[in-house]
Amino acid sequence: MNKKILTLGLMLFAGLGATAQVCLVNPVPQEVNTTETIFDAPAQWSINADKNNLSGHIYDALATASPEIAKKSNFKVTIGIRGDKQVSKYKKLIPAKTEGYYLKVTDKEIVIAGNDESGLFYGVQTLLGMMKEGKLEACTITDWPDVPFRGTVEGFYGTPWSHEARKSQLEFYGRNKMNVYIYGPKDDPWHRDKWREPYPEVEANRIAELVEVAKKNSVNFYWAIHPGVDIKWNDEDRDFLMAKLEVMYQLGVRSFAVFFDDIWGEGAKADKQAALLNYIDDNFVQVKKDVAPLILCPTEYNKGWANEQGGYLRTLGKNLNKGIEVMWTGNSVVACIDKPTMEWINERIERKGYIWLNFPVNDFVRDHILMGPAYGNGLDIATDVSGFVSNPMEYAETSKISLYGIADYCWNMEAYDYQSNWEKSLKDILPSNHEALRTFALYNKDLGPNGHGFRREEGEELKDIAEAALNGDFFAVGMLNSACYELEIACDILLNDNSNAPLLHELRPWIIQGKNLAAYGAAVCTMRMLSDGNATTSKLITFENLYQQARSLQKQMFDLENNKAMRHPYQIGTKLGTKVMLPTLNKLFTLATEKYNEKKGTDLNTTAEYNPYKLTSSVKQLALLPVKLNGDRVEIASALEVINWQADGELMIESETPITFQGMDFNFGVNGVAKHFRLELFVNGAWKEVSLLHYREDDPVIHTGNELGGMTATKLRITNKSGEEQKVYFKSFSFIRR
Ligand code: LOG
Repeated sequence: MNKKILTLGLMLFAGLGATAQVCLVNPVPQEVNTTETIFDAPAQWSINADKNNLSGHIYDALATASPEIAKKSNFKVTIGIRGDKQVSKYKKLIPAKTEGYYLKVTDKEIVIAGNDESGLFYGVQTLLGMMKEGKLEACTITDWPDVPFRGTVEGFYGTPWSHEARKSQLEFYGRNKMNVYIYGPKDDPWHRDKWREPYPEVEANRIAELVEVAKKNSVNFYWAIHPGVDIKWNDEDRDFLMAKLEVMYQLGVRSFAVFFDDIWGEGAKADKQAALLNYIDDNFVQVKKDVAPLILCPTEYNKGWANEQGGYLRTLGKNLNKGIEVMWTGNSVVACIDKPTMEWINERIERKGYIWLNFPVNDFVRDHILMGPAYGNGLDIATDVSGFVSNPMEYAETSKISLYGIADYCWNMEAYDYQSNWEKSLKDILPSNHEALRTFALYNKDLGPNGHGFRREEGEELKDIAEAALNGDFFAVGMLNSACYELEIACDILLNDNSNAPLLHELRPWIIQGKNLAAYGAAVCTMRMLSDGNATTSKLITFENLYQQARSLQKQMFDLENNKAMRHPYQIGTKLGTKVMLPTLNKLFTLATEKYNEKKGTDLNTTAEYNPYKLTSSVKQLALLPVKLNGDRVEIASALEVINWQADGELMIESETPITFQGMDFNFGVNGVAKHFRLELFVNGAWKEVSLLHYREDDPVIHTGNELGGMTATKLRITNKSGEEQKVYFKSFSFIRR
C-alpha cells in the first residue's frame, strides 16, 4: 500500500514539462513534422506579404510576437492566402480545408500559407503559441479544424459577463482557434424579458465594440434573442422581432440565434417556431446576403425532454429551412455527447445537431466553481455535429481552464488528451503560479450533488491514501496531512498573486474556504495521530484542543458559506474538496474522536457533518435536488428549467427528528398556482393539510396559513392536486424550524 501511495505521489509531479515548442500550441495541430531542433527566436525579422490583400488584424496579431519588424532582415516571414503570389510556391502544401493552413519554420525563415483568411490567422496563432517562451522549433505543420463551428454560448443564468471579460474571452478564442461566440445571457434584459426593445446607447455601443473585437480574432459574434416567454404568433410581434434584428444588424452584428429554451405554452410550438425562423431566413438572412445561417435553440433541447408523440423535433426537422442550425444539449440538460446521442437527434431534425454543452456552467451548482478538464465527449463525432459550443460559468476567467480543452477537442478530436490539455491550460492561464493553481484546482472539479445528476472526477489521486488513512495506516494519514499542507501553501500563494486579477477575484471565496479546509485537514490528521498515542505533545497541542480547533473550523467553513457578502443570492455555499477530501476528513474526525472517547472514557460528539433531512420526489426533475441547512432555515436548491409536475406527483422531505415549524414559503415562478398544490405535514402518525395562499395576485410566492406556526412533524409533502400536469419553475423552497 505504501509503495502505491509513493508512486501516486511521484506521479503528481511527473509529466508537466513540455518537451518542445510545438507542444505549447493549443489546440494540438493535425500534422506536425519536426526534428525537435529548438532555437532562439530572432531579434528581428522582415515580413513578406501582399499587404493590400490581407486584413489588418493578421498583421496586428503577428506584430505581437517578440521579434521587431524590420524592412530588411536575414530572417524572413512570408505570409499569404491561397492564390497570393507570395505563397504560390506552397500551393500544393496548403490543406484544401476551410480555416486550414500550412506553416514552415526553419532557422532562416517562416512561411505561413492559409487556405483562407481565418486559416492564415490561425497559422499566425500557431506561431505565436510556439514562441511563447521566446523560442522556435524547426518544423512543418499542416493544420485544419475538425468541427466547423467551435466556441461558446454565454447562455447561463446569473450575472452576465462584464464587457472587459467578454473582450478577454474573444481574444482567448482567437488564440485558441475558436470561431463562435453566441451572446445569450439569460439575465440580460434585452435578450429575454425586454426582447422587443432596443438596447440603451451604452449597451448598444458595447455590443458594437464586441463585434469589432470578435472580427479581429476571427470569431463570429452571434447575437441571440429569447422571445418565447411572451411572444404572440402575430404580425405585430414578428415585426418587433425583425426590427430588433435590424437594430442589431446596424450595430454590426452579422450572425443571429433565436432561443426558445426553458419556456412552455404558446411560445413552445414547433410549427410556429419553424415558421418564424423561416420568415427571418427568407426576409432577413437571404436578403442581407452577409448574414450567417440562423441558429435555433429549441424548447425540447435534450432527449430527456423530447416528447416523441408531440412530434416537436420532427416538425422542426421537416419544416425548418435547410441551413438553419438546431442546438442540442444531449441526452439530458447536462450531458456528455457521444455517437448515439448524435444519431438520435440528427435523424429527427434532418440535419447535424449543433451542440450546446452545459459544461463548465455552474448556474445550478453555484456553491462550486469548476476548474477541471473538459472530458467525456466522444472522440468520434467530428462529422456528426455542425457546431459545438460550451456554456461556461458566470466566472469568465476561470471558465478558460475548461474552454482551453473545448477548443482543443473541437479542433483535433481524435488526438484530444484531456489530462495533458488541462496541465497546459493551467500554465496558460496563470504562468507565474501554475503549480499552486493546479493544486487548488484539484479540489474544484466535481459539482457536488445536483438536480441534473452530472458529476465529475475529483480526488482520484487521493483515493488510495484516503482509504489507507481510514484503515489505520499512519503513513497515509501523514500523506493526507501533506496534501492539506500543499493546499494551504497553494491558497496563500494564490492570494498573493497579482498576475491575473480577474481570475483571483473570481476564485477568492473558494481560496479562503480552501484555507479553512486545509486547516481543518491538518487538525483532523493530527487528532488521528494523537488519538492512539499519549494524546499530548505540548500544552496546547492536545487531542482535545485539536478537537476544538476542528469544531471551530467546521463552523468557520459554515459561516463563510453563509456570509452575506460572499453568498450567492440563489444558492448557499462556497464548497470545495467535496468529493474525496472533505468526506475523508469528516470520517477521520469521527474515527479519531471515537478512538479517543473509547480510550479516555470521554463523550465528545463524533458527528462531523450532519444533515437530518432527506428529499424524495416522484417528480423526476425534483428528485435529485439537494436539501441544505442554513442555520434554522432548511432550503431545497433551486432548479432553472421548466418542471413538468405530473398530476398527483409529490415532493417529500423527511426529518430524522421532529421539526417544529416557524414558517415556510416557496416560489414556483407562476402567479396563482397555490390552488393546484396541497401541503401536508405528518403529525402524530397522520397527514394533516396546511393551507396555501398568495399574498398578492401578481406575486408567485406561495405562503402557508397561520396554522403552520408551532406545528411539529417528521415529514412534509407537497402534491399536485389539480388532476393535470402543472408546468412551473422551482425557484425557491424553504422553511424555518424553531
Ligand atoms: C438553460 C441554460 C442553463 C443550463 C444549465 C439550455 C439550453 N438552457 O435548464 O441557460 O445555463 O440549462 O443550468 C438550461 O441549456 N436550462
